[in-house]
Amino acid sequence: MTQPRTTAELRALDAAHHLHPFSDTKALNDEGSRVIVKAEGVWLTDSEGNRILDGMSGLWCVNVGYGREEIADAVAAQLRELPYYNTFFKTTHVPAIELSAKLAELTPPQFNRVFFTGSGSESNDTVIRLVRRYWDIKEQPEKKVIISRRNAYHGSTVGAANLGGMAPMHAQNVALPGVVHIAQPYFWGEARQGETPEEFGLRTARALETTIDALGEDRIAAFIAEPIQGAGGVIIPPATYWPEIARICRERDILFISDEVICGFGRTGKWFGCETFGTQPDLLVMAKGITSGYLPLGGVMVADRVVDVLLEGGDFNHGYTYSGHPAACAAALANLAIMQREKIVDYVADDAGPYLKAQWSKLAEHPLVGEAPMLGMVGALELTPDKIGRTKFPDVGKVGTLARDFSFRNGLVMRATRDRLIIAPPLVISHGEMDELVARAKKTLDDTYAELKRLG
Ligand code: PXG
Repeated sequence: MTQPRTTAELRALDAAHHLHPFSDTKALNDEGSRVIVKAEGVWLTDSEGNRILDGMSGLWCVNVGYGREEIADAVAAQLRELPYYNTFFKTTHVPAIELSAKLAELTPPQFNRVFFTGSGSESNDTVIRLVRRYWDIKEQPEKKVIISRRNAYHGSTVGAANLGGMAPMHAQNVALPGVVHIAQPYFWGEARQGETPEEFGLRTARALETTIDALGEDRIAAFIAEPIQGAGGVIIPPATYWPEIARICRERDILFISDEVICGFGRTGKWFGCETFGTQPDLLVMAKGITSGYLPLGGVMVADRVVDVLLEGGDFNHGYTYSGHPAACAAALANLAIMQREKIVDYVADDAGPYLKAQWSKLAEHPLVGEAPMLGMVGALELTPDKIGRTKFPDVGKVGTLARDFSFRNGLVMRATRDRLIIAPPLVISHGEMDELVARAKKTLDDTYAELKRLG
């Protein structure tokens, strides 16, 4: 019998052959990557037998938790029946049909049609194609500019990276013309002295209006935004922000794209973030939670008023080999059936969300924490050397990474964006597990604080 590889052997092979996403692979190879071998519920197990509470749902995606036999069975059955067929050239298949109908039922009423992709990035590239096609068919081809926000994350393909507003990504030469970035509604980090959250929310929303005016409405195709910025730091806007954006989008002749790759499928306590914030998108971008990450799948819901135009335009010359992959659609259907049967969205809204928020908010009393916002099953801890003056650490990202590493050692996955710690646990997390999560986060703050004191 062959022996399973040891952790050291696995790390050596990983170091020799694997280029990691968003990583300094050389530094990582020196340190050695953590090898995750299995998972159940909200718990990961690594190759050394450590059990770690997954406060990030993988990468914001495992909404129904790990180890769902029902999804595995549905995928296996589909692979046996029809492992692959495409949806090009006048063909379709049952899982894509069933999932299209299910998504039309679950999304807001203006949405009845979906374009399938394999990921969030492909979905956002699709959005660029759809938006441009829409205005071309309407004989307004000069409407090409898409307005986005600083620190937005819309994916890593060239199109999606351009929509995104991440400075470190733009520093690596991704820029294409046609995307303009405005301010993000990051009250803690960017409000003026004495400004209230309400004033700040209105001011940042109105940047959309002034940018449309400055560039000319006849050049603006669309505005894209995440309901809550995820990778940008879990930026939950002040209450005045989204109503003002909704007004501007209503008054101006532009399309509004809600990137729900993170906020979709229950994360904010409704099926979609646009429902939590009362906006009316024309395009709704999905991925991640659609299958709870069990298989890769993405999609763009297209509102009827946009579909009506597209249908007049003949061929739409765009699509992916895996658009609506049968096994991925089967995974999505099984996942959504679980979410509906177990009333997981209601659990987030009425039970888990308020329960976690009550404890999480108390972490704001810690000397290292500037704010501890949370909505639904997504929250953040802003780390600061000065809570009152709202200042930042001099070497941005260092303290965040230090805390993130302590968190791992304490058996909790949190993610760090700059000096902001983030959680987005599986939506099914129990009360006991939430108590454990908060206790480990608190210990992580204490460890980080002690280490900073030690370093002076
Ligand atoms: N839109 C949003 C809002 C996302 O969060 C994408 C699009 C792209 O999806 P794909 O499936 O192409 O990765 C995302 C992805 C992080 C992190 O470090 C976040 C994402 C992906 C990888 C890392 O927080 N979000």
